[in-house]
Amino acid sequence: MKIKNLFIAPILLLAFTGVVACGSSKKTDDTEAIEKKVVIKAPAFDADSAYAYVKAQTDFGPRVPNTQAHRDCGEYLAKQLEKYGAKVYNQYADLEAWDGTILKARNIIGAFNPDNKKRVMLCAHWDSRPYADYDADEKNHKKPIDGANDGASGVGVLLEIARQIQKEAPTVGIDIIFFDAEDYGTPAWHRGSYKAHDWCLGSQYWGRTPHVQGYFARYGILLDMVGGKGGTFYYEPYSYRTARKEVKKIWNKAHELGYGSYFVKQEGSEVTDDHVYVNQLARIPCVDIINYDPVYENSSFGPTWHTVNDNIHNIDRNTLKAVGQTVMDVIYNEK
Ligand code: AHN
Ligand code: ZN
Repeated sequence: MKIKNLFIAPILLLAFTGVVACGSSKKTDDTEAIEKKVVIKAPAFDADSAYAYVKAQTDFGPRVPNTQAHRDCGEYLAKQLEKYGAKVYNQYADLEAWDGTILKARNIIGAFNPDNKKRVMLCAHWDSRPYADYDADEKNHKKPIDGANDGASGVGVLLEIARQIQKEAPTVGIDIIFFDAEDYGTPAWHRGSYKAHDWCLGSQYWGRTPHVQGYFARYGILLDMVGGKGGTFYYEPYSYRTARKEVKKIWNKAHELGYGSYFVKQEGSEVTDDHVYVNQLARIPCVDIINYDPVYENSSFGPTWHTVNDNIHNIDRNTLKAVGQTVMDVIYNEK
């Protein structure tokens, strides 16, 4: 640059900035203000419908991998996603459990508007635990659980969201992922050596081998135990560290909608759940909306967790509604 231009350049720059600021600032500011203020109201999440989806799953019996109930429920879930217009991917994999058992696992993915580059993923695990190892009665410790809350509730909410998406699609593409083999972790009664990463086998598989090569979403939301009576959802610390913006967005939305008593703006306890593997392996920030019980002494997940009482009778439509509506309002506001 010539020397005289050195003096002109800043003046031009100032003038140019000025022009931009004066000429179009009003319009830009107004548009921005409007864009910021416009809050889209999502369609109404039907809690009765979500409840029926939870019950349909528990009616199969415990969905423990390698059982007929598990296979039948897997078929049912894939069919539902197809019925609501999703492109369905099935990932079948042999996954090794803590005790060496080979689990015939199936991750089920429903992609809505698959060509859209802007995507959000919603996930839950669909298998149920083979052991009620936290049951008050020791005789139940090796019995499988219905997993109405632990598993079926998150899936039930997502099936209802799938039904709503078919009626009226949000702007972004949505992937609903049902992870398998989440809940086959080492039982509390086991004495002896432990294998690391023994939970969340399905999401670990998916994280290493996504259903679409190079799969990416802006963020994910994991639903785990979202239907219990008196359920409450605190900031899960891993999510709060790795997806803080999204955690705040979700909890603020819940408060805006009047679900502040369910979504408590305080930290609960950290959980190794599917969201950890989604974040670590697929590099997608993921928020775990998971029941946190601040008072129950045996587990922070509440009194029915990994007990035979985790059945349909302890599911509350109001909890399903609080979570389902909040998630809907979040995704329908994504541009
Ligand atoms: C652990 O207990 C290590 N993780 C809890 C994840 C879980 C189990 N979610 C439902 N069941
Ligand atoms: Zn569990």
